[in-house]
Amino acid sequence: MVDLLQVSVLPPFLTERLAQEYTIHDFIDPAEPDKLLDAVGPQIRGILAGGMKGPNANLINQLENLAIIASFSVGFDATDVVAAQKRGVIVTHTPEVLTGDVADLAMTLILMTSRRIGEAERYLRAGKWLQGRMDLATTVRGRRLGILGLGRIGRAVARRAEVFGINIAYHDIKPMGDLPYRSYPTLLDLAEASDMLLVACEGGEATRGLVDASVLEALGPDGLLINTARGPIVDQPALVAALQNGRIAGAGLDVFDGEPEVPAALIEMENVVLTPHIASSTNETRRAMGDLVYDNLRAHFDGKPVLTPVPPQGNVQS
Ligand code: 8YV
Repeated sequence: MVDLLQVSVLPPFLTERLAQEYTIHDFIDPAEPDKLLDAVGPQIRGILAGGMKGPNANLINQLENLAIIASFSVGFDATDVVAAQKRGVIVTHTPEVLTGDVADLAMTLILMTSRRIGEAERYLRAGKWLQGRMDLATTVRGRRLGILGLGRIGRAVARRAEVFGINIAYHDIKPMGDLPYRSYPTLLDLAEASDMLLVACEGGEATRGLVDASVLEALGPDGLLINTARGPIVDQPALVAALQNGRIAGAGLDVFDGEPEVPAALIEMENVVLTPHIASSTNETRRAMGDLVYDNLRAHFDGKPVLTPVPPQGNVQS
């Protein structure tokens, strides 16, 4: 049987299915990593990774027979893809199958923050309705949504938002001439022209801290920030400060820098909606993601092309 190294927690339905055809070595939190690698390293031909935990260059380069890294995620910022591709190691991810659910959650956060749904729920549960009506919220109709990153997920949110009468604009490293939305040349310009800013771009070094204090300032005192992509894309201390000082109105966040730790300051705020990185967490989508991980590995070890490879990153010469 082919040997795989598992570096991230994965759903049991996937590991149980894989265990029928592969020998899986648990490397999630190894007590003695060097000892384990000395024992099984040369046999390892594949790595099982996740969106928040993947192999670094050091691990990739230690495994001389490594041929494939299959990540149970669309985002691949946790894996050193450049190091893998330099060595000719294939990296696969799980695009498309989770787009709908992630876009649904982004839309939910847009609605929840604008209509103050979290606050409304807490208001009712605390018995405050008996003393009077809650303050008014803001309609989403006619509001301007700026999307940072108009990839698969950004586009899917745009389609949903249009149905709600929201006006769409975006900023992306490449303008999408094929779409009817206005493109802004800089993120700052987009933020200035938006009531709500959705972060939907890739994570990783290139986008770290992109949404900084100046972008939040440009979004303005009535603005809302929504993030379903990766926590570190937003300068989190700057976000907390902007919320505390009223420089933006609120935020809907599914991802955090340093998750699962979430700053206490955010937890205490009424005007933020916080979810524990659940955008793709439905039974249906997680199963589809798992099937894609399985199918990519199967294709590779059957000598066929993988289904969903991560495109070449950086200056890869292999
Ligand atoms: C998962 C994700 O929560 O696909 C991604 O990039 O962040 C999420 O779908 C996570 O990757 C599970 O490992």
